[in-house]
Parts: sequence; C-alpha cells; structure tokens
Amino acid sequence: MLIGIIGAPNKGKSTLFSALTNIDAKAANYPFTTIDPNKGTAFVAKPCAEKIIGKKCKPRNSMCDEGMRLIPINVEDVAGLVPGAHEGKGMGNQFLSDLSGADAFIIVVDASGGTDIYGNPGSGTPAEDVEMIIDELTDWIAGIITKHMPKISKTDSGIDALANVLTGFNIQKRDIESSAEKLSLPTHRISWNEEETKSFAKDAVLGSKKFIIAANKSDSEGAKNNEPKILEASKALGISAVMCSAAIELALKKANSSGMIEYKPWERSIKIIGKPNAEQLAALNYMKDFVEKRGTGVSELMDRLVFNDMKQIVVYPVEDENRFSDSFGNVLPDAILMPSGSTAYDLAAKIHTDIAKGMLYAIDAVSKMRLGKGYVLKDGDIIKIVSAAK
Ligand SMILES: Nc1nc2c(ncn2[C@@H]2O[C@H](COP(=O)(O)OP(=O)(O)OP(=O)(O)O)[C@@H](O)[C@H]2O)c(=O)[nH]1
Ligand SMILES: [Mg+2]
Repeated sequence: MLIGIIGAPNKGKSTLFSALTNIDAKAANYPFTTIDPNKGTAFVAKPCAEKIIGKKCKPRNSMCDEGMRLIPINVEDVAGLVPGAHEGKGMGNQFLSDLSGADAFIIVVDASGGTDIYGNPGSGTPAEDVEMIIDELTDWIAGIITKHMPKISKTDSGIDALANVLTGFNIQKRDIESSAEKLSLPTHRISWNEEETKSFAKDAVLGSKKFIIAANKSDSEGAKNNEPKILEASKALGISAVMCSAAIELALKKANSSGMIEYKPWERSIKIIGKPNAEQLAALNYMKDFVEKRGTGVSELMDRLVFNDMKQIVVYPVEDENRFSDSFGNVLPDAILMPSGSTAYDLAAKIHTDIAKGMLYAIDAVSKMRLGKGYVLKDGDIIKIVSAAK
C-alpha cells in the first residue's frame, strides 16, 4: 500500500513525512523546499492478536510494541503542488507520475491559514487548497486521457482501451465503468469532449483513491478558530479531516529517540524520563499539555485513513495453527492489511498465487474451525490456509 503526501507548498508535508517515518526530510519555511520525493515507511497501530492467544509474538513483517502491532505502510512526500502544476507550473507534474500508483492521499493544508495557495506568507483557506489539489490531480489525469483519446476512440470497447491507459494509476475497469455510468457517458466508441473527460477524471479520481485532509499546524494561532470551517468544508467534499500538528509529533518522536521522554503515539500521554534543562523542560511541558488535551492528531490521521476510510482489517496468516506460527516457530509472524470484505481465498492470493491455486480450505487457528474459500475475514483473524501447493 502506498500513501502519497500532497499539498500546496510550505504546508508541512515533509514535517509530517518525518514525523511518520523517523526519516529526516528537509523542512523549511519557504515554498519548494522539497524537490526530489522522500520515500519511507510509516506505521499504523492495532492491538496485537498475541493478547487473544496468550502467547508472546515474534513479528517478521511488522513490529510489536508492548501489545500494539505496528504495521508498515509506504509513504511518499513530494514537491508542493501549485495551480497549473499539471501543465508544468511550479515544480511541474513530473512527481505526479511518482504518485500515480498511490492508493490514498493525505492532503496537507495549513489549518492556521497563514500561508496562501502558493505557500507564501499571507492568508489562505484550507478549503481552497484542497480544491486546488483535487483539480490538479484531475486535470493531470484528464490530460493523459485526452492525449490518448484519438487511439481510444478508434477501438470498439473504449472502456478496455481507457482501462489500459489508466492501469498505472491504479484505477480499475470497474471504477471507470461506474464513473461513466454515473455521468451518463457512452462506454462504447468513446469520444468524449474536454468537459466530459474532465468530469469523468474527477469522478474516477475521487472514486478510486481515498483522500484525507491533514489540517496541519493545529498548534498555530488561528487554527482553533478555523476548525469549524475546515470540518464543514471536509463534510461538503465527503473527505475526512483531522486537525494535527506534525511539528509537535516530530519533536516528540525525536525526544523519544534521544531518551528524553517515553512517548507512544497511540497513547495520549508522555513521560519525561531524561534530564532536560530548564528550556527543554518548558518545551516538553508545553507539548505534554498539548498531547494530553488535544493529541497531535498524527496517529489518528493514519488510523482514520487506513482503518476507517480505506476500511482495512488486519489478519494474521500462520502455517502452524496449533503454535500460531510460521514453520520456524515465529508466533504471529505477519500482520497483513486487507480490505474489509476480503475472503480466505483473497488472503491465499496475497500470500502466493500458487497457494491460492491449490487452496483447499482455511482454518481459524483460534477455534480450529474449518473455513471455506469464500469465508469473509474478520479483523484480527488468525488463519491457516490449507493448500495442495507447498
Ligand atoms: N507551527 C507549525 N509549523 C509547522 C508544522 N508543520 C510544519 N511546520 C512548518 O512549516 C514550514 C514548512 O514545512 P515543510 O515540512 O517544509 O512543508 P512542505 O509542505 O514539505 O513544503 P515544500 O516542500 O516546500 O512544499 C516549516 O517552517 C515547518 O517547520 C506544524 O505542525 N506546526
Ligand atoms: Mg517538503
């Protein structure tokens, strides 16, 4: 799974990226600090199934921190987008291609309204930022469709030709069909005009990708006042918004790494364990108060996006259902994110195509019940796939 961090310049994308990944990405108070994309791994946290089986786990594809399973997710931070980026303005559209395969986007906006749409100091509204970002993504994809339209219009099944053009964007044929149907656009002998192509692109982008608004700089002056407006705009767009402070989350993660504090992002508390000087202590106490009263919003942002909006569940495949382990005895080695509604067969397919091909049935490792291929997985399931393939 890949999550793209996008937004206008100077809104805190790289700060959020660093806070999520513990990788130091350059952040500065001017537009276009980021030119080359930053790639890294963030984590979402869920109580580990080790509690259910009463056995300490030994993770392989993830981590476990005192009973919380941390599941990795790829994130990518790119250059700021400005109006006209799809046709090369600002840092241009090159990096948009990097994000074409993303499953979801975090749109970072400045909740304080202290930066304009170009990232310069001034006044801006988060809602106009969000609209600009969606328009740029839409126009970029619409441009690509338009470029291929002469070829698409010559084929009988236009939808298949269109699906071909859009495969790299992770936009599936069924998304294309449902958007075309919704907009009453013809699906055979496609020859859409510019306006039709644009409205199609917008619907397909919104329908096939998930978006969440990170209303960042929630610690800044003015952010609190803007909160109702931001939530109203997010409701109108049908996109969730979470107030957050990437800067405070990053400072806390750094203080945690240096041994000054103990901070678990999924808990809204911090413990001072080092020996801060007076200045550090004042800063830590400010952040402690912030976290306890409001939280930085950063782990809530990830949780909301992945578990709520993308409707992902966590399943634990095992090879030995009695020991809840892989063949080496590692207990609950893998925690896998799957879209809710996935079946035992989907899990087999995710492990290996051969395992899926030879799949006979599955076993619920906790109840030892035999499950059919079509069994719909539940969050936290521990599953053994029984397959003729080894
Ligand atoms: N107060 C406050 N400032 C923040 C926060 N997050 C980022 N900033 C500041 O905002 C400025 C821009 O941060 P960056 O992370 O470089 O923003 P960006 O969106 O990556 O910017 P570009 O790469 O130029 O597009 C820096 O001065 C950060 O310190 C936050 O949560 N609160
Ligand atoms: Mg940046």
